Amino acid sequence: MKKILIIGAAGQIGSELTVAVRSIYGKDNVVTADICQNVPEVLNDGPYEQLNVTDAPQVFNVVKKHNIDTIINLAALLSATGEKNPLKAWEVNINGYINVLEIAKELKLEQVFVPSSIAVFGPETPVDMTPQETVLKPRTMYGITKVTGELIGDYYVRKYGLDVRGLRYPGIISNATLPGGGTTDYAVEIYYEAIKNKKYTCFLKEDTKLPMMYMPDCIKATLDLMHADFSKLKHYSDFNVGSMSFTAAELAEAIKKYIPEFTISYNPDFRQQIADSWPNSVDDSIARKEWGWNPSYNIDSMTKDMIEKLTEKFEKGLF
Ligand code: AKB
Repeated sequence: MKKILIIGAAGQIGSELTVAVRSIYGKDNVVTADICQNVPEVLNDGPYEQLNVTDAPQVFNVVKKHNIDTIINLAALLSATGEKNPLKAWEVNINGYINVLEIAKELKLEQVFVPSSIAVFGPETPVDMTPQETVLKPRTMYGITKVTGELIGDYYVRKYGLDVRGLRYPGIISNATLPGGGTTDYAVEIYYEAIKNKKYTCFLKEDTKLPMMYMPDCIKATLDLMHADFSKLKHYSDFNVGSMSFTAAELAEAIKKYIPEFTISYNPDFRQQIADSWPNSVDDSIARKEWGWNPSYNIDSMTKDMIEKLTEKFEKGLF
């Protein structure tokens, strides 16, 4: 039986991935960890450790204490927060990740999963259907850490035979835990504001198009890659995974089908420059070929589900 440690479990993806992983492997076999003291309620049904990924002895002790054989490392500063504190982004995203890799190597763990991001791309990268293999010259510190992370992950595979996997998440849209510090966060905030106030001021321009994904597809992509036969993979840490792409104006139109009185205005800030350096869409044919990636949601089915789930939450007074 697997013993999995999810670091950064209290965040947007971690809190939902934990539920999915616990439903497969059992609550007690999935240890969650995060730097924060107050964890989302959803993590309370299994073991939790307060943990700073940059503290190698602490990570080592948790891995030993729980006999961990697999680490999912989601601890990271995202693009917008990373620009405010670039050295901290490096410290958490790279030094923290190296701690995980070194411990996995030393204790001969079975698998490490760490996500990358569309932030690995930059203005010199082709913007439409961005290929798997292409120019990686990001302009954000977050992007720089993600390119480095992909290279380091592959290095540990080839040099030490460690099983390290990861994929390039696009913007992730969800309704359980809010994202924090990303450039794509507008695509989550917009739903909360549409339901609560019927209006939203977007921090990106109306025609900014970005690759996005609904959380159920994000969980599926993560688990499908983790479960794939390692010997069949030709790539390890850097899979493009596409699902849908839209502009802020297109998302507002999709929401208006359910909330006709919804209005949107635009007041771009420093995140516009980050978004402008990222692709419109990605070519994920390699992920489809190597491990059968196939997303389920599009902008309309996602919007229907988001509005149903968030309306229920709003009516219960949960936001
Ligand atoms: C961000 O906006 O920084 C993240 C990402 C695309 O990795 N959501």
